[in-house]
Amino acid sequence: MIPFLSPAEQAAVNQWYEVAFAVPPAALALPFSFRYGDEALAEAARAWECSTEEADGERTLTFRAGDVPVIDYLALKVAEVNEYRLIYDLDLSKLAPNIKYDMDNSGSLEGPFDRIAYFLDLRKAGEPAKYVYVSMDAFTDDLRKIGIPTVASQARFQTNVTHMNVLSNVTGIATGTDLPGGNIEFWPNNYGPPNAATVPNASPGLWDFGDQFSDPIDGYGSMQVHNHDAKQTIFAINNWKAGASADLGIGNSEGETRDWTFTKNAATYELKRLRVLVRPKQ
Ligand SMILES: [Ca+2]
Ligand SMILES: [Ca+2]
Repeated sequence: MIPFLSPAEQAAVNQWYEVAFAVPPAALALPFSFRYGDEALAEAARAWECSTEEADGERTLTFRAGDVPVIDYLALKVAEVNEYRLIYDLDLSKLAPNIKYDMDNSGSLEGPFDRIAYFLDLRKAGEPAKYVYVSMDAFTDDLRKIGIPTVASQARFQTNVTHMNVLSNVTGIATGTDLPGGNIEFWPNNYGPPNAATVPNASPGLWDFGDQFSDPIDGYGSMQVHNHDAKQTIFAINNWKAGASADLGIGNSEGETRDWTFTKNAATYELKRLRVLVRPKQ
């Protein structure tokens, strides 16, 4: 048995706990197992990984265990976020007919607000994060209607939005400040491809940034922000009622639709998180 290093020699690396020890090559010819135990980390399924490195005829085994470090790109990349207040925070693996936010400050903000912002963070296992931030002039003064537009929220918006600021690391997304061409499709209804609101550049035959909602109200559901000047969906969260089979996307989707409708891809993201913010009026 090869003993671990003492706790004093362990190093916390971000949220990882790392131990390393050198072993003679002969030891690696033997079967070995790795068992990880830590009082503080005993709960939940913790990630762990093992790497080996050879140098000077000796091999070093490094074990890392703990929570996978999570970088917050909203705080890291979006300078204007300091002017905004977080209203909703939602782990999108919890999508359901009735949304229970991980954080809901809709009842605690006092005073009016003049901007609304969305930050969507989507990560597949082993791939870099994809994120998008979009802020816009407020399209409502009701905080209960800026989150997922469920039946209970009574939110339904098919409208242009002005002065968009868009930041993303996804190829093809039109980024910049004070962008024209914004529009949103927020509703719990079913919807079809006809361009009912005559959104510029939208297709009457494709699900995209210009569609038509219809009955039933308790239908498929669309939470989409678009840039019709750039002919693109900025982000889409559709069919949240389906949970792991909901549609999630940044940018245009390929295939049958452009706004991620029917992609049923939520489960392909290991980490998926939506934050909704507002800027208190000065
Ligand atoms: Ca359409
Ligand atoms: Ca659409």
